Amino acid sequence: MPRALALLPLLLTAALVPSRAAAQCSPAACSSTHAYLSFESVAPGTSVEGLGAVHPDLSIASVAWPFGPTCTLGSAAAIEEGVSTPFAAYGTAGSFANGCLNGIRGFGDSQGCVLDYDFTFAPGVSVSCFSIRMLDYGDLFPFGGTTHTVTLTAYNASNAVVSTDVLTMLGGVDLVTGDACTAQASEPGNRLFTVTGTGITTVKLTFDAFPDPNCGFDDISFCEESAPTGTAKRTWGAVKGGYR
Ligand SMILES: [Ca+2]
Ligand SMILES: [Ca+2]
Repeated sequence: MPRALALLPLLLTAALVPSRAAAQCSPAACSSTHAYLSFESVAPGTSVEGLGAVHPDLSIASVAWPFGPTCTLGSAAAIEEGVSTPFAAYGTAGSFANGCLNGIRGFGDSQGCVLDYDFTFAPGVSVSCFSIRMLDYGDLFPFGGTTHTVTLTAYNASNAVVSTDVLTMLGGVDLVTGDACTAQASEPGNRLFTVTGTGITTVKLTFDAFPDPNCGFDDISFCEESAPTGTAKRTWGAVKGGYR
């Protein structure tokens, strides 16, 4: 089948559900291996941290938030809509746990505390695109402030900044645009962050001093530019373990 025809169903799907276009780093934009993580097959409570936890070539690592109460390092885990174990990372419509993820599963951390996140890749892997969805940001600002900034920054192997995607929300809470279930696409409550460029080896998600601590994450996608080194050492068991 011609490549254009093969892509048609994907394009149609994206056109039909613009608010939930899942993979911002689309397969068509990838010159090499494409990855998309919906988290739908990851049971709630499963740690998402460490190389191979959710994808053989991706490592998610929580980083202490420097401005106030930080959650326990290493505690980021898969969450499910309507399920408050291991935690309701956020509540929608009052106290409904983890509502309006894309599908029913994503990941997050405990309420009331904040974690920054580092995303890195297996040895030898760099990416040309990285994207992640943040949900339910902006309906709670317990630390005050009038400017609320969330930044996704991509670095290359020389630690130079390749690209940034910045969300700035001004003023107080907004219970509509800040809620995962009522936010329109690109509003703070349902915001896809995407960074693109050449030779990205580290991506950092950081919160300023005045964030909404109760938010969740979903829909990680990335384009690998290069294959991992030492693939012969990667056993099937290790790969399979990443999907349990
Ligand atoms: Ca999901
Ligand atoms: Ca929130």
